[in-house]
Amino acid sequence: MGKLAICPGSFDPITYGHLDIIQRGARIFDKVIVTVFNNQSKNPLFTVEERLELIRECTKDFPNVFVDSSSGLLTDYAEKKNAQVVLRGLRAVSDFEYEMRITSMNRRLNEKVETLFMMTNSQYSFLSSSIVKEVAQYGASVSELVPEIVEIALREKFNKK
Ligand code: COD
Repeated sequence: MGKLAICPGSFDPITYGHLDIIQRGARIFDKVIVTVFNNQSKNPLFTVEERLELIRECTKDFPNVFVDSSSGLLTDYAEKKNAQVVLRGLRAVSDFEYEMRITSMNRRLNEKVETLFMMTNSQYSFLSSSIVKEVAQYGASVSELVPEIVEIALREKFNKK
């Protein structure tokens, strides 16, 4: 059995920052599952199905990357999938405390699941789904931040509103 990593997140929507971590993870692990967690408290712009579709489209050229969703606990999900590793990206110091909190809670819930962090590519240090939504909402271009199909999906969302 090969090494499997779960790449969990909200991906609302997927950005080049996420894709960078996914792509680099896919070079290290035999298989990477990108899992959309349905975190309603974040008041998502895209439905889970829409987010999955965008991720599928953006990762279609990576043969060992798979896409899934879950509404449960990350540690339960990782155990069910038999995954040894949860892969997360770290951008700036501001991510650190949040990530520490999640990681220590996850360790309490299941100590067999290890969390690994990858430093962001410096060109994406300040890129987040929230920033992308903020900018796209006002009609500005986000073409350097997200793949074209995500930009189109954002435009459709905001035009409908
Ligand atoms: N560069 C590098 N990495 C990036 C970038 C960037 N520009 N942008 C985002 N990332 C990384 C993030 O650091 C993260 O690792 C991943 O990409 C996904 O990002 P987000 O923002 O979509 O993910 P989050 O933080 O919203 O994900 C939250 C979880 C899904 C992990 C969390 O809600 C969760 O675990 N939910 C399940 C319920 C649970 O188990 N709760 C208990 C844990 S406290």
